[in-house]
Amino acid sequence: IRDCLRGRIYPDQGKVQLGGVKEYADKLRNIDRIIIVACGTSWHAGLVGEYLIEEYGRVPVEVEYASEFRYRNPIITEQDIVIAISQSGETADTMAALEIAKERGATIFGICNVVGASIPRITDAGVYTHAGPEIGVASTKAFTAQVTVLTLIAFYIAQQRGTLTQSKLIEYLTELNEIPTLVERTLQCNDRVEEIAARFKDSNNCLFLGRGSSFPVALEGALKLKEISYVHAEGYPAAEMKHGPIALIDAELPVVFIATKNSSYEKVVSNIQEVKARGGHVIAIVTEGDTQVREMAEYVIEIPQTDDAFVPLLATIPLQFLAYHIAVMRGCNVDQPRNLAKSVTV
Ligand code: F1P
Repeated sequence: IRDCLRGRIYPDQGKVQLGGVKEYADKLRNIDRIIIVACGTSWHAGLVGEYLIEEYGRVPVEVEYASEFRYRNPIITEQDIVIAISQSGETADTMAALEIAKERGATIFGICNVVGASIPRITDAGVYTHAGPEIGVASTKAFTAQVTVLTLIAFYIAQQRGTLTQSKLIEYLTELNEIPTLVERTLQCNDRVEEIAARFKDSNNCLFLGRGSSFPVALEGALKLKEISYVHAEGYPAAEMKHGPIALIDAELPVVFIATKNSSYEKVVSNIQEVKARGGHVIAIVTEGDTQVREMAEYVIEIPQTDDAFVPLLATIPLQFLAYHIAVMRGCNVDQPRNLAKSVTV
């Protein structure tokens, strides 16, 4: 995250500078729609981006699985900006989606990690994530770096369009600048998460629930558990629970909530009560100092207080640890999960 922010934010001036897209500053000022295409973890980062860009830049965003987008007949115009997100920069589905967008005249941006990979070579502009090489197959630090870049893009758009005041930008960027320190503090939850993993390592199902931008975090928590631990896991918006997943809850099921202090906190608290009433085991990611959820949940993991905008950057970390520890305890190879390729090039 530090490498992502370096030379790109000037908190005391309330300024974001993105050299890779600066030629398109005018286009961003007048843009009517952004489409994000990606696969897997990168798609989840895109969903966080949707919340951030719509909230702060006030531009409508659509987030599409590249693997679906490429096989339909999407409506794209020359007015659109299509952003591809890819750790490897080689994912065949994302490349194919970009080819369609390019043929139809859209402007193409890339958010990639690997400099000089195939995707950045066909984009018009872009922002590198600078996350360094992912050692394992499953994306982890790439996700946090992608979300950081999307946060920068959201504030950059807000700056171009004047949708945030200068003083608000100063406030947000000052807080964003502190995130690497807050991440270091969040990493201290490792031992606590390991204990929780030991308790649930034999569960064969797990549900992850969150609201707002914590919904994609729930999806990512579930995906990590599937990818590296081979545990069946589902991520849902917490409010969607009553529309189906509630039927899964029994005395065996661990349910992980992202229950940090924000505008939807009280709603999440009532979702937790619903799970408890049905005998499910509640594991909650909460804001430091929280007492209400602590009294209800079987296990809590604290993360530092931060603005809503930055919660995904912190809340993802305990979920990555959870998948990691469960995988190790189940004897899985966390760096090379079965059947999974580092870059899916076919
Ligand atoms: C997309 C992705 C990863 C996943 C695995 C397979 O890759 O789905 O999210 O962890 O490596 O590929 P990319 O386009 O972000 O490189």
